[in-house]
Amino acid sequence: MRTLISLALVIIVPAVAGAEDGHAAWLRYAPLDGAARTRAAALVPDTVVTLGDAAPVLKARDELIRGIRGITGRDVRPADAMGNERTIVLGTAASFPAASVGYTIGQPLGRDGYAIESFRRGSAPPAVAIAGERDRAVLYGVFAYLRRLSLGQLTADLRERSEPAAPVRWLNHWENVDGTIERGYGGRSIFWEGGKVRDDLRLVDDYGRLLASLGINGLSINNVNANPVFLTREFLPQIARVAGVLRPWGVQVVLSVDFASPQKVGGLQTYDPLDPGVVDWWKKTIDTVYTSVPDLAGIVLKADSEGRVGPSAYKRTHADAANVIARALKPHGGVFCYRGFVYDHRMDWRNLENDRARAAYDNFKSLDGQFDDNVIIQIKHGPIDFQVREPASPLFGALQKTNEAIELQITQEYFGQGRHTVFLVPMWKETLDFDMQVKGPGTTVKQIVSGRTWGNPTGGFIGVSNVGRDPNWFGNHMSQANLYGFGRLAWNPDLTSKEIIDEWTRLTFGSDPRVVETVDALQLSSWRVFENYTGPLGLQTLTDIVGNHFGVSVEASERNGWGQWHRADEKGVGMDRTVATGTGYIKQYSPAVAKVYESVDATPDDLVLFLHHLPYTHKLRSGKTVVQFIYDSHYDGADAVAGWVRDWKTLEGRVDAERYAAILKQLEYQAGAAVVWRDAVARWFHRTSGIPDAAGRVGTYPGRMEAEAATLEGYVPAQVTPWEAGSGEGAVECKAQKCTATFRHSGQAGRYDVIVQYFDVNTGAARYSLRAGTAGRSASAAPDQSAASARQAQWTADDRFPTRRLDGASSTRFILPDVALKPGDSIVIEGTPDGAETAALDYVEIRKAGG
Ligand code: GCV
Repeated sequence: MRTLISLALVIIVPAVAGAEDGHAAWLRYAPLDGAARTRAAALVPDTVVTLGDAAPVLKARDELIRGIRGITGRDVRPADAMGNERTIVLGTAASFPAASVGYTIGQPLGRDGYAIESFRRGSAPPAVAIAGERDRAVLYGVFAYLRRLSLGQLTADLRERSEPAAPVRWLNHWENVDGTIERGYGGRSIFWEGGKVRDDLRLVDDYGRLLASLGINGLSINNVNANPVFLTREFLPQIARVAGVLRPWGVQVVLSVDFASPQKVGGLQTYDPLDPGVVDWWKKTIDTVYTSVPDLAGIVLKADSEGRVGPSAYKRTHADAANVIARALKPHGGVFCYRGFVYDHRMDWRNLENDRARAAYDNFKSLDGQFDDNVIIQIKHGPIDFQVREPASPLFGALQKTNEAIELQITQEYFGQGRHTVFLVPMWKETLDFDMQVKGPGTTVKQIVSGRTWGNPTGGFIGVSNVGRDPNWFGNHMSQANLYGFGRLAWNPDLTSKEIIDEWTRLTFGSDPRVVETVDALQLSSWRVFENYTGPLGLQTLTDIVGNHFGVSVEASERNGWGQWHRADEKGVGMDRTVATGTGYIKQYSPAVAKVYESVDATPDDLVLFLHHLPYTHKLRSGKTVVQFIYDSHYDGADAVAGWVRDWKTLEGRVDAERYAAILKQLEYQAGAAVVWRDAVARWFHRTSGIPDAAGRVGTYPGRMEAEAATLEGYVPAQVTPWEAGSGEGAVECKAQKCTATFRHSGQAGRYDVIVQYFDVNTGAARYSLRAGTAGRSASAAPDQSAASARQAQWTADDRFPTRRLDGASSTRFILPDVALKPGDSIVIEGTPDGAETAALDYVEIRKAGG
């Protein structure tokens, strides 16, 4: 990870001025270049007139002034009325006629729609109206106007009308009141700390602005694994404070609740949803919440899943549970989201008929028609749990009389947790565009959740965001594209991945064609690349399922009740979900879809092991055998990430220095991690199947010297768990004060990058020093002096990977670049442990410098 990026940075002065920490995300309003700026400046107004004084409209006015100033350098003046200057008029559709400015909306706008339209009053200069169906839609219109301006797409005659695909465009945040975030990778909560709301909510305000720019209109502020304290009277003022900050941005608060709240905080004996006392408690409690937060958008509930209690405790149905809360919300216009993520995590793995993928459908299908009209079933995009590749959840096609929302995970739980770049929009698009064929061909998931297929009006899009206090929100600049993409798709799911990333890249990094081309290509390929090195063919993410969900661990999913099984053994791999011989999951799809999935030959390779158990020697549609595909894809994936590092380096000086360096560091890490994944998965299948890699790569690592075979002073052998995450026979660790491992270069003389693969657990900060080359030759050269003379380096293993063990999550690398080595030269590593962190080493590998 620490590849001495600083070497290059001190030498080359970046051409782009101004450091950037990423906080502004896609709302940087960076100045356009030369001619584009002159063109844009000629089109923007001199004054802005605001109709009414609603907070979102005033925010819209301020944003317009700020954006135009940033992008074009022109100052727009607020004015009370239209005069003899070019003007933009902002207001709700209803406010225009009364203001007599010479513009009316004409055809009414639906939902949160907006119009941006040029008009002229008599001989006055041209004007533009930005009108919204409601206050917050004025903001949406202004952000759309500024997006056009930033992208150089503003024209003199504007005729844009836009309405979102669905009313629910919400985010869920899995935040705890102590400030931690479940599955959050961008730092601690922007809302909570130490059991209460934070004093300083400026980050919430900044976040509200980002969300408004995407048209997001609801936000749950606490974990779905909910703490019942949120429904106590004492806590309400804290929720009201957050709601007060988000309200001007048109973002309404949503609460997650604990289904046992009537008992836990209401003091009742029961939380049985059919008990009159419980019914009354929900009603009174929700009435009270609305006295503090009159525009609460709704409530979300996770019940009967992963240890959360639910209606099953009283043998009641999910509909009973949903309706009792929905009815309490109804008089206030609130919506109730019941999560479809209901499954038994204590399933018997020995029973080949058991299948977690069936759970959502099995739980909800028979209840269709029993949910009130303000209930939404919130369905994860696939039937398992945000794995690297899953088919569309069959539940989308199963409910006709029930509102549905799709749940997409923006936070990268199974996608490298902010340390890997993975643009998720192409994956989401695949689900949204998938034709469930439940009403003949043409019933895509996006149509169903938008309510168009069955005329259910209250559905939509819900993203699990989990941003934190990190300046760039996610801990990875590139991850911002996922929040951006979610918002854009929630507004318009017909946008393509290419359109979305192109907008994002230009808004985030500017329109330098080389930058746009490089970033777009990297992001657009990243899901496939990640899949290639973490779990191709529908195997799901081969990660530590029962632990950190981050490092590689091929068998972690097996022989436990969590049901993410791939059932690999020495003969074959994959879950048989067919109707003929398997779990029958495939029957949950429409006959047309089931027909494709039931046939091994018709099933797309991408999903084949999700749906079928196949011998390793089975020939796929691609013509490769299953096992060779697994080997090849892992090498392709790791090679692709190494290529991204090279590509990114070509942008030096074209991207501001701060983000350039941060992204280079992130990609360098990812390139190393992809090699760990590649070797682990390929070796696991190689050992298990006994089938050699046709290309001869698996098990043969040119230039690699295992630590356990080095000359060791103090270092002792250590086990890596799982075994496949350690190269060779395992690792070495230091249990003394200091230990040394000496490796000898036996290859040709030349210039090499020296890669040290070591383990960085989160219990300490072990130190390492490295000396490479013939003793006596400029041994004192510091690593940051120059690449050519760099032959010695020190580093500290203080990255906070989510593990205490020597495993796939802690395995990482240090690279000392461009070292001159000749046969017999030594590479000496000295490790100094820190408490339980034992300065462990896996191997040293040398590769041609710059390779
Ligand atoms: C909030 C997965 C995650 C859990 C999460 C759960 C859910 O299992 O690992 O952290 O819990 O999904 O969506 O409820």
